[in-house]
Amino acid sequence: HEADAQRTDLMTLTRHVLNEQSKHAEARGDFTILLSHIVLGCKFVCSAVNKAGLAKLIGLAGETNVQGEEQKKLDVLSNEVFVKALTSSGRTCVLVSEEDEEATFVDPSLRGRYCVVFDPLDGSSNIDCGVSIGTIFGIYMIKDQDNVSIEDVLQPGKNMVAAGYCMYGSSCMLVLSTGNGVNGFTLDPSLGEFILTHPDIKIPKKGKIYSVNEGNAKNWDVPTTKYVEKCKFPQDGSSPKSLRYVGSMVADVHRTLLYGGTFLYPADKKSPNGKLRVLYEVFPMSFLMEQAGGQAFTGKERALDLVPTKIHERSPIFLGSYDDVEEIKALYTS
Ligand code: P6P
Repeated sequence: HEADAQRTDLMTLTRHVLNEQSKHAEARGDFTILLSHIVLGCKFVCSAVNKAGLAKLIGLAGETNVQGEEQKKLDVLSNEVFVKALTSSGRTCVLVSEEDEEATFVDPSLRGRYCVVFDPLDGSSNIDCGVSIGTIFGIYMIKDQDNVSIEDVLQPGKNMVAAGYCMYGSSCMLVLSTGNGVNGFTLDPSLGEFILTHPDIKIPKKGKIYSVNEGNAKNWDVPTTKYVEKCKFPQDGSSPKSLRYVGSMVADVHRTLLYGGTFLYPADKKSPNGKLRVLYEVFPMSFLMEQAGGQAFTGKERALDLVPTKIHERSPIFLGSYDDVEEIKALYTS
């Protein structure tokens, strides 16, 4: 009957977070409410992304719809949904979105204790070819409720209380950590609920895959060049690694988390700070990697130790299996 018990004992994301909350006597349920609003945003985006192709087919995307309104681009629409959901939750104070040049300071009448940094639809340039894309988010507590400032979202990644991503692919999967490990939830569209399908995800200590845009090889620095060379022509008699690169961070990081290996977006001559954004790409993915037993390195330091000075700052990133990232660190620090 074990199998039956499992089928009927549905561990939903909400129930899982309530269990987590019950471990903190002081918790007032604010985090649970905040998360339920993030989940609402993810469900909306999942539905919109799945229809995007169809919308294009029936001529909605990019043209005027039946009300004669200009159909919004999906990333703009997703951003509006997340900003409205987070603001109306009454649990947020400062929001940073990849889509908005400036941070959003929530109206004082609706303010809560959390700051959320997010990319509402990362990799959205891949929508038209059906490649998986995703929402990435990180959550901080504000430093001083009576003195809210931009400093509240310029904290190092190690101060995050939670981070996660939602991947819109063959299925809709939300991967989350609240500081006690990493759990994966799959959306059951018939229930409209995220069900725990990947409890306590741990990344393999070593992997056989490396993930980088080899098209930038001409501009790489020596340590990155040496690491990639080692993956392709190992000197220790081991077999070469496989290259897997989707070009959508959520897809590449999700594969790395489950299968092991490394994901790199190095600095190069053209982009000395790499391409990926610290607050809502590097920090959340680094937080998840550490929680899953892996690690994340910027080429200079532990990624989560970095203290950002601007909300859209970039950083190089090397993340994945613990032992594999150790090799990269040795090349950068030798
Ligand atoms: P490149 C997508 O545009 C993105 O921001 C990430 O999702 C992805 O990892 C990266 O850029 C891909 O960049 O330069 O390899 O195309």
